[in-house]
Amino acid sequence: MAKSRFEYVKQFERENYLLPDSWIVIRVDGRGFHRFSSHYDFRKPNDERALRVMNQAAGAVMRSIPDVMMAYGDSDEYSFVLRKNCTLFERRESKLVSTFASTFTAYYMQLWPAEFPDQPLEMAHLPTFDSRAVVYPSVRSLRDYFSWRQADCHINNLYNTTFWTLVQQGGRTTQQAEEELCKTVSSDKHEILFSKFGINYNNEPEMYKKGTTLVREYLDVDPETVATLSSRQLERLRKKNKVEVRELYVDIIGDAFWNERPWLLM
Ligand code: DGT
Ligand code: MG
Ligand code: MG
Repeated sequence: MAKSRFEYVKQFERENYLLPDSWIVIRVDGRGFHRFSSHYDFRKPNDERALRVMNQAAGAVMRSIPDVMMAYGDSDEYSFVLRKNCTLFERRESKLVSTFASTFTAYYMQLWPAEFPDQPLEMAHLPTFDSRAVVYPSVRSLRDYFSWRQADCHINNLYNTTFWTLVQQGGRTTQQAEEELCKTVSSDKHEILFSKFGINYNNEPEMYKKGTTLVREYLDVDPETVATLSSRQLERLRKKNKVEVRELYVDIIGDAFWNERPWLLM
């Protein structure tokens, strides 16, 4: 086909091909969810309906992109890890991050009404998500990434649980609660919850304390061979119902989770 004289503008395009042979982690995060959550009256500190929309949207993303081996999320964020030898979009960063952000957003909007039947999304307050990609070249750094996110979830949830208990059950203003908590460490917060409100933090729902982990589990397939399959072969397994996305609320900082699922790190 003949080229137009305008064709040269293509040369201005730049592409970042993410490092090969390493894990790509893509994290999507809700834009301005502080406002979004208060506009739709999310329950504090955790809104189970909102978390379910997040978890279901992430599950749908995983089912539509077979290279995603695992995802972890809490609050308004989700991290997806692509298998090490993934060649999706030739590992082009802009394609990857834009696809994840838009796919996640589309599913989030589609899944919203089932959890919030009385609060239709309004044009002026639509959910949108940004997304970034980070490449981790070693098992250690990849695992530390997920430990970092889960530790963050734990710290925030303990703080938010104590904060909102002081406000909702203890009659404090938000400013008083903030002052009361500013010099406390983790054990102090457990103690405040237990001695003043009879709440044992350890009995709080696992999904709130640990966040949600989605894993692709292969049925009747040797874990060793999973890592060697092409995207097309993975897709074929999916069509034969040999793959299942499971939702877990478990510790992913320790070794047990990873030892039980060697294919995640291959
Ligand atoms: P960003 O990400 O820079 O655009 O700004 P935000 O406002 O999204 O901030 P971020 O992502 O650091 O924090 C998430 C916000 O979402 C935070 O203000 C709390 C809110 N949020 C997330 N999940 C829940 C929930 O289950 N209940 C309530 N009440 N708020 C939630
Ligand atoms: Mg956000
Ligand atoms: Mg966030």
